[in-house]
Amino acid sequence: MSDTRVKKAGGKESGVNETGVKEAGVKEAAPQEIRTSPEGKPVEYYLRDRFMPHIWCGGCGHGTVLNGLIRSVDELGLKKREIVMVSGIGCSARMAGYLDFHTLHTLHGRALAFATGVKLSRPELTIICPLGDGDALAIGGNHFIHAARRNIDMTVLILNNRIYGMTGGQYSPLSGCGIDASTAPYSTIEDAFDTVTLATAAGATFVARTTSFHVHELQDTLTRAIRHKGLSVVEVLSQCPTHFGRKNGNLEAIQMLKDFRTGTARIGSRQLENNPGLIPRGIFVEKDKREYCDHYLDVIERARGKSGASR
Ligand SMILES: Cc1ncc(C[n+]2csc(CCOP(=O)(O)OP(=O)(O)O)c2C)c(N)n1
Ligand code: SF4
Repeated sequence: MSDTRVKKAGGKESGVNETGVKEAGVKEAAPQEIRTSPEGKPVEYYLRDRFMPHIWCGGCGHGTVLNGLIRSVDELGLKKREIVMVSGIGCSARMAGYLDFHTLHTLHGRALAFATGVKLSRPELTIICPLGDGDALAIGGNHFIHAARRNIDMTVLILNNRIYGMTGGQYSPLSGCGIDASTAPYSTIEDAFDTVTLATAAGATFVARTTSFHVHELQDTLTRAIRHKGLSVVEVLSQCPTHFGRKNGNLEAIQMLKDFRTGTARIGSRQLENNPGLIPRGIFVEKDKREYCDHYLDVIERARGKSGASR
């Protein structure tokens, strides 16, 4: 999508008209030419000052993910008004309050249903949905698989802290077996979903995993995910020291970050080959497939042709 949001050296933008609608045939510029934030200060520019201070705990990984997302949006040269952020409820979902895009803070587990409605009515807008692991794959699991199956063009960012952070540390479908949680004082006995496998099987056309430790990789992955036309799923392992950490060995944020570094490895790396028990990171799926809104617009055209109705 970045090809239509190019800022030329003279500062005049081409490829996007006044209403933010894409125009065809614009060449992609080098990343340094397309930033929209003044003086290269993307964080301040894209944040809502009036919502500060934020409510996240010290050491929470969600702020790092927010930072990576802002830098990616800036790298793509996206304007605030070209993005709709749709969230459910949870600590992750607070991003929709903090970012100065069009934002919808909806219902727990229902962000993708709202986002689908927005995208169908304004397909030219860029949709980003930050979801917690509970939001995405417990109460929102059904919406998640069907959004993936439809291949509707939006970026689903799953901040996986393996717990319900906002409501006090209940276990989630991504906690895994042997985890202490407020709803599992004698440890969980359920295996976790593998988000990557689930998203791939459901039909997502871009599927990736990274962590809040790997900040450059996080930004690059989000840039590619947002640029991808179709349903993009990016799982980010993000630490919750307050609930997951305290209940599981009294882990502090720094230790949890170290665990992301040592407990994961890039797909295709020798490290992963030699240690198959590590959690793989990288881009697992990136493929072209007809996008849902394109398809749907065709159906509208066909219906209009049949009935003879005018625009
Ligand atoms: C229908 C409904 N059920 C339950 C809740 C309570 N609730 C709010 S956030 C949340 C879970 C948050 O966990 P997660 O989605 O993993 O995000 P995190 O806070 O960890 O970022 C729950 C159960 C709610 N708001 N609405
Ligand atoms: S409860 Fe956990 S997820 Fe929520 S803000 Fe605190 S550290 Fe982050």
